[in-house]
Amino acid sequence: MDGTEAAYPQQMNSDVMIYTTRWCPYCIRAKGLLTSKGVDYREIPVDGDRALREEMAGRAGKTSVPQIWIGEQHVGGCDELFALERAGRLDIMLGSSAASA
Ligand SMILES: N[C@@H](CCC(=O)N[C@@H](CS)C(=O)NCC(=O)O)C(=O)O
Repeated sequence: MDGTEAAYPQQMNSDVMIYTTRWCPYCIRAKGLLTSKGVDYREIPVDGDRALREEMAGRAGKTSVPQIWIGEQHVGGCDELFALERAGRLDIMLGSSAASA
């Protein structure tokens, strides 16, 4: 290692999108899990933006943040993301999203 390598051995270019607010602990945890896996994600901050929050709620059917999508698949929030991880299904979803991205 000469210090120029990425922090993660492989940056996974999955099609992950996450609506967040800045101070939400669930958002921070969810992003931390994705980052720990080297997953690139597109973050949409909805702080103070009623239109974006309504867009999120309309798509997700939920008003809480975070709301996460992997490809076309709506995962839900932080709890659902960690549940997928515990079930061993998250990497599979991320992998198939990467394959089609
Ligand atoms: N079980 C949810 C909890 C998320 C949650 O409570 N988020 C708070 C912000 S930290 C929120 O959006 N509250 C407003 C609401 O529920 O509409 C998850 O795991 O994502």
